[in-house]
Amino acid sequence: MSQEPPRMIGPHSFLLKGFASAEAASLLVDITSIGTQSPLRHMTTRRGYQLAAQMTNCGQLGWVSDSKGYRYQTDDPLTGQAWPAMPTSFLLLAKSAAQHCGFDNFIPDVCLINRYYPRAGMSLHQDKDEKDFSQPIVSVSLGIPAVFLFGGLRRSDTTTATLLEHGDVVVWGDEDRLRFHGIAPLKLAHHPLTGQCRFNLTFRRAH
Ligand code: MD3
Ligand code: FE
Repeated sequence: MSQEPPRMIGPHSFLLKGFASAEAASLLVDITSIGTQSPLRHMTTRRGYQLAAQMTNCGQLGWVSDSKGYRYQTDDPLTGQAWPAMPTSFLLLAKSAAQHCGFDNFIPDVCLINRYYPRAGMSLHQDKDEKDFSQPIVSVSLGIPAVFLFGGLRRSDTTTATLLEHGDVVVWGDEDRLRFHGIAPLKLAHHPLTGQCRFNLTFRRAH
């Protein structure tokens, strides 16, 4: 559990420094198991570009991107099977982090898993493929650090930078939910539990 109170990174965004540290090793075991069922892969955009982070999902739904665009769907297009179930430990961690920040009724149906190697990043975007923007988003960072860029409601708004390290959990809600955000290209680093990579778990209520 977090040893310190939430740090505000926006009017409705909270950084819980080290909140998942104690569980990190077991989360990584679960990520490995999910990856044997629904492998991490580079998805492509509608315009045919590959996303720099590799992705998979667990839960009732998964986020996918391909030549038809972005959406949530119940089956993994790579395997033709349902996404692996969300481990109970993932669900409890996400609910507990949300509750810590004042969101009492968060029941995510998706956990998107991103894997970044050095030099991979994620350009500024909004997450708006979900139905109900009053539901928060919870993210868990594992492995090597990354710089999270947080903008405004317009792409051209200035961004602030926050370092996300192993075990950090962030909760985004209310008006911060639709702000542009991204991940700066990762610097080469090593973490004892993940080697040269960073995982990010993003919990959402999509439907
Ligand atoms: C802020 N992932 O998967 S974490 C994403 O570290 C994504 O992998 C980044 O952006 C990562 O879409 C950033 C979290 C995050 C997710 C959704 C948000 C931050 C957000 C939605 C609104 C505001
Ligand atoms: Fe996002």
